[in-house]
Amino acid sequence: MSIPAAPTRSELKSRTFIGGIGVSIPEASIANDELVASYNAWAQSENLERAARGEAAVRESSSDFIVNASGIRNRHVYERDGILDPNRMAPRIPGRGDHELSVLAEFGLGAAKRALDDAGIDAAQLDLVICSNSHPQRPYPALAIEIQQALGSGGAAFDMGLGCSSALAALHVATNLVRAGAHQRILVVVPELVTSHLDFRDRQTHFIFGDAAVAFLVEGLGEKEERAGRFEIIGTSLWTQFSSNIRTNFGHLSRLAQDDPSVLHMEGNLIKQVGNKVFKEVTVAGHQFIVDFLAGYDHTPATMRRFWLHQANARMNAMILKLAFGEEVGADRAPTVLDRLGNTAAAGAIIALEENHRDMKSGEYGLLCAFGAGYSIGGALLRMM
Ligand code: CO8
Repeated sequence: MSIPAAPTRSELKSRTFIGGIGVSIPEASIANDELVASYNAWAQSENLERAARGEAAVRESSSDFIVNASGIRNRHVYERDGILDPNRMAPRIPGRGDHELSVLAEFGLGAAKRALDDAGIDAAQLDLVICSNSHPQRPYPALAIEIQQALGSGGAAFDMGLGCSSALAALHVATNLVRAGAHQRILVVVPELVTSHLDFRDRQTHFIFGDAAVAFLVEGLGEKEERAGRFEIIGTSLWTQFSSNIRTNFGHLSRLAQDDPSVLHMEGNLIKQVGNKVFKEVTVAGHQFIVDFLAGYDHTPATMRRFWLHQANARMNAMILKLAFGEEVGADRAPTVLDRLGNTAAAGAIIALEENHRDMKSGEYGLLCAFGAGYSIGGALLRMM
């Protein structure tokens, strides 16, 4: 793996900081036992039909497996009843007209407004909105432009995405656009309505995800300026390597790949993964990224007060940090939110950051790091001012 060399302070055109963070978590939630009961009710009726056809039965899911394998106990979801209905097993989200605010724009807007409030900034002071997530609503018009209009902000807006690394990829882009002088104040919005793309009839993945939206502001900072309680962005980096181990094929060509293009079969078009392969590969790539990225700034894992890692799997994060440090890292240093929220895709690491930074002292450093489909890894070294 080769991480691009970190720019030295003198090479940087300007300094940047995170001006505000907003998090929006849906109220409805589903505990493991409820999710498993719905899956097993579906599996039992499915197995009666399979037995009649002479086909192999599907195996039942279990709460004990879910907690032991992933650390997830609960997840918050945009809509609960449709997911738990064994005859449906998908959230009920009615379609909206072209002149109504889109579901994902509305979802992101909640977090965007909180980020602006946190920063004490008016939307009119933004000059770019980036919407970056792993499950976009549509190819165009860009959701970011819809959010820009709903906020009443000026400038421009565009969408981008990099799986679960989408927030870190947007942070990388935004930081460097501000450093280059192209923009002064950028709002990044990350609405992750993952349950809309999840196959709740797939025992391997039905328990993994939850819904959440986050947003944050990237702003320029004067040469000697310090903003107490905010993070200076010391550096950002991305790493990618192609893999189909986490994949969704949904897109315009999905319709044409069916025998009858007027019917869209969802098989193969929802999230699928080879979880145990991903686990092994991210553990190796993730810890190596952390060590190499920090070395580029003359830091080591030991000089980090806190790690806000991608929130996919508690065991996986513990292993990555153990490999990076050579010893176990406790919850205070590497906080977890996935136990109560599930894997909220690109939103997870930002939620961990938002919930776990107010006790940090001026001059302390932390590492924000997300791992995602692609494969992709994004990192940001932050210094509390
Ligand atoms: N209930 C009961 N048993 C189950 C269930 C279930 N729901 N699901 C699987 N099992 C069984 C299997 O059938 C298998 O049994 P058997 O051996 O008899 O066939 C046994 O449990 C073990 O199965 P696995 O090996 O698949 O289970 P794991 O221990 O690997 O756990 C996880 C599965 C939790 C999915 C784990 O593999 C994992 O978390 N992997 C990492 C991938 C991940 O995080 N995915 C989340 C979405 S993608 C993402 O967020 C980014 C990932 C980072 C990629 C970046 C790379 C650089």
